[in-house]
Amino acid sequence: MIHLYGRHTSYNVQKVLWTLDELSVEYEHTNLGGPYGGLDTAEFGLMNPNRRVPVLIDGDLVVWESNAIVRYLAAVYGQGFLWPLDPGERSHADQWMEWAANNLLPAFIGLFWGYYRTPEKQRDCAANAKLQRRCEKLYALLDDHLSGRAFLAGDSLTVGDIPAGTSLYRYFEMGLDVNKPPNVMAWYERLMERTAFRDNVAEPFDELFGRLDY
Ligand SMILES: N[C@@H](CCC(=O)N[C@@H](CS)C(=O)NCC(=O)O)C(=O)O
Repeated sequence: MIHLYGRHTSYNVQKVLWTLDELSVEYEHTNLGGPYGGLDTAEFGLMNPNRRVPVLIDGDLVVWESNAIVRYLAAVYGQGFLWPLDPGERSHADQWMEWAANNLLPAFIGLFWGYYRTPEKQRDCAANAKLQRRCEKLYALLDDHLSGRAFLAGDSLTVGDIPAGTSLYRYFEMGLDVNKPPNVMAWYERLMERTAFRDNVAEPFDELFGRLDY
């Protein structure tokens, strides 16, 4: 039995929950981290010396780093679906995972923490405005790429959609007046049609408002 550790409110855990449900894999889930605690135990340190979630156990295998977990699950349980069989097609899915990790995420997470998770009086408005401009440029790049495409790596959902797709709900719902590029919004609507996305990603997150501790 697969076991996932990590609080459901974590962006990185949500990527894995979404992936598991897309793949209809059976799993057990334990909320850890944030108000649930449990990351400072000796037992957890043996699973992940970084003391961060998510962590996935599949039999004897222990994996941490959310994108590594998403790739593992797709490779084992999603061949020809989330994990394209053709290496060239797969490289495009992979490319968007890397792009999200290295470009979109630093800007999006920076803005989410700088605006949404920081109490109003402590916010650095200039820094947040800069991060918002950076996000808008990156979502505009996604918008160009999505012209004539249903998903980031082609006509169907792949691992390439998971990291960037997981940002959409919080980005558009955190209360900022951000640009809404049409192709990105159409992609977001397509993701919203998926039960696995709605159940795990499109989840109210107001408990995180103005809360700087995990
Ligand atoms: N690069 C790591 C980041 C892991 C990470 O920073 N996780 C955060 C939650 S998003 C965490 O464990 N924070 C401590 C906590 O929630 O208590 C990944 O993608 O898995």
